[in-house]
Amino acid sequence: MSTTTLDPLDLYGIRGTLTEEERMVQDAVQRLVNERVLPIIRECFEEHRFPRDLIPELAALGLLGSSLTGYGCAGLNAICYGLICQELERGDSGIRSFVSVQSSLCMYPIHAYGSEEQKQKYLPPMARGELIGCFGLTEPHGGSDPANMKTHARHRGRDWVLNGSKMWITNGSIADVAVVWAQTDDGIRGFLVDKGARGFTTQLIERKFSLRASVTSALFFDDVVVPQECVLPGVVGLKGPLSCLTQARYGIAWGVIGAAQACLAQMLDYTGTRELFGRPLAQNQAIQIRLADMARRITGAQLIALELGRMKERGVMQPVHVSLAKWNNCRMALDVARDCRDMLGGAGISAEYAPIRHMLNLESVITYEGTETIHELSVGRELTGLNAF
Ligand code: TGC
Ligand code: FAD
Repeated sequence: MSTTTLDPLDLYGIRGTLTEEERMVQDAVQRLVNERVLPIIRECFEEHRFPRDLIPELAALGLLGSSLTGYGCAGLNAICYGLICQELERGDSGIRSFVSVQSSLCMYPIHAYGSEEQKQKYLPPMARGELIGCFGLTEPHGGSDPANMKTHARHRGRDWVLNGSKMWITNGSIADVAVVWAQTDDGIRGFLVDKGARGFTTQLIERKFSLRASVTSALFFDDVVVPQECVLPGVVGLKGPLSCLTQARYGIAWGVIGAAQACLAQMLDYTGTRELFGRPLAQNQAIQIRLADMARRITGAQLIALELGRMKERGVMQPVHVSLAKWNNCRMALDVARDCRDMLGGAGISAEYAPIRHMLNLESVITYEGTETIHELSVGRELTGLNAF
C-alpha cells in the first residue's frame, strides 16, 4: 500500500507558490468559512435564506472591494481576490455571489467610472458592508444579448427619467443602491439608483432550486427620476457593464474550484469509509478512476486560474482569456459535483451531503455572467475571426 503526502485538493502544490500575504488571506477566509459558513449553510439553503449577519464579518476581513485601492478598500492583488472567491465558494456559491456582486459589479464600476463625489459617498460604506449594492443588466427578454436592452433613460431638464425592468438580480431586494445599465440617446450608461427612489420597486424571486442562500430579484423602474449626479460619468457604451463582468467572471473562475474541492473532499472521506462487497468503496478501480479524474480536472482549473491571475497582475489578461477560464472551470465544477452526487448513491440526494447543494448552485453559476455557450462563442470568435453571435 502506498502512502502520499500530497494534498489531494492541491496536487500540484499551488499553495506553495503563493506569497505570504496570499497565504494569509486564504487562511483567514478559510477560517471564516469553516467557523461561520459551513455550520449554517445547509439550513440557509433549505430555508431559502441569505445569511445577512455574515456581512459585517466579510467586511471586517476586507473582502468587500478587496482589490480596489483607497476609499477603505484593502488593495489586494488579483490572486488574493481569486483565493477569496475560492474559499467562499467552498462554503457556498451564494456567499461568493454576494461578494462578487458587491465587489466586482458594484464597487468596481463606481471606482472605475464614478465621479469623486460618488466614490466618496458609496465606496467606504460599501467596503464596511453598511451599504449593499446590486447590478442590473439582464432583462426578462434575454440576458445573453444585453446590447438589446429595453430599459432606457431620457433627459428631463438636468435629470434623467428611467423606465424598464431587470431580471435575475442578485442582492436586488436587499440592496441600498442599484447600479442600473440603461439605453440613452448616446448609448448605454450606468445609473446609481438609491433604494426608496420613487417608482423603483423590487420583487424577490422565490421557489429557486439553485442559489437558495442568495437573494435574487426583479427590479422595476417606472418613471424614476435620477439626478445627473447619479450617472456614472466615466463610461458610455456596452463596454461599461462588460468590463465589470470581466472582473466578476475572473472571480468565478477561481470560485468554482472551491465548490469542486468541497465535493471531492467529501467523496474521499465517504468512499474511504463506506464498505461494499467486503472492501472500502475507494478500493474499486472504477471509483479510483473517477476520483482521479476529478483531481485531474480540478488541477487543470487551478492552473488556468493561477495563470489568469498572473496575467491580470501583468495587465495582459483579455476578455477571451476570462471566457475560456469561466467556461472551463464552471463546466469542471458542475461535472465534478454531479459525479460526486452519483457516487454517494441514495445519500447523494440528501441535504446531509454537500455535492447536491453545490451541483444545484453551479447550474446558476454556469448560466450567469455569460452562459457556457456565450463563452464558447467568444473563444470561437477569437479563433476564427468570425462573429457567430
Ligand atoms: P461588442 O459589441 O463587440 O463590444 C461592445 C464594446 O465592449 C467592449 N468589450 C469589453 N470591454 C471590457 N471588457 C469586456 N469583457 C468586453 N467585451 C467587449 C468592446 O471592445 C466594445 O467596445 P467599443 O469601444 O468598441 O464599443 O460586444 P461583444 O460582441 O463583445 O458582446 C457580445 C457578448 C454576447 C459576448 C456580450 O453581450 C455578453 O457577454 N453577453 C452575456 C451577458 C452577460 O454575461 N450577462 C451577465 C449579467 S450580470 C450577472 O450575471 C451577474 S451574476 C452575479 C453573481 O451573483 O455572482
Ligand atoms: P437567454 O439569454 O435567454 O439564453 C437562453 C439559452 O440560449 C441559453 O442556453 C443560452 O446559452 C442560449 N443562447 C443565447 N444566445 C445564443 C446564441 N447566439 N447561440 C446559441 N445559443 C444561444 N444578471 C444581472 O444583470 N445581475 C445579476 O446580479 C444577476 N444575477 C443572477 C443570479 C442568478 C441566480 C441567475 C440564474 C442569473 C443572474 N443574472 C444576473 C442573469 C444572468 O446573467 C442571465 O441569466 C444570463 O446572462 C442568461 O440570460 P437569460 O437567462 O436571459 O438566458
